[in-house]
Amino acid sequence: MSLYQFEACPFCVKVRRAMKRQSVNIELRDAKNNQQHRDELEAGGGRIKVPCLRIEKDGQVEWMYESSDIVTYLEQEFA
Ligand SMILES: N[C@@H](CCC(=O)N[C@@H](CS)C(=O)NCC(=O)O)C(=O)O
Repeated sequence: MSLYQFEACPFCVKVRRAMKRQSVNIELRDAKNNQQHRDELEAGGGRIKVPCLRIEKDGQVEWMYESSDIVTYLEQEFA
């Protein structure tokens, strides 16, 4: 899993706090300053909007937008 995010985005802060609460270590990818990560997000997820969680499971890739959906997902997966 990896989280495409901006450092100063409040919705990203919310997700990073949830990760900390759940003690989940997810690679953070800066989609503001890193052009490669920006391109990956746009190509894979469909738009530059953060936070976006890239989930790879059984060879399938899912791009999850919306901070509340991501927090709920993390709570379900790592409760
Ligand atoms: N409802 C979204 C809001 C996310 C959002 O507005 N993120 C801003 C950065 S703080 C963004 O990516 N804006 C670009 C856009 O919406 O196209 C969430 O909770 O994740």
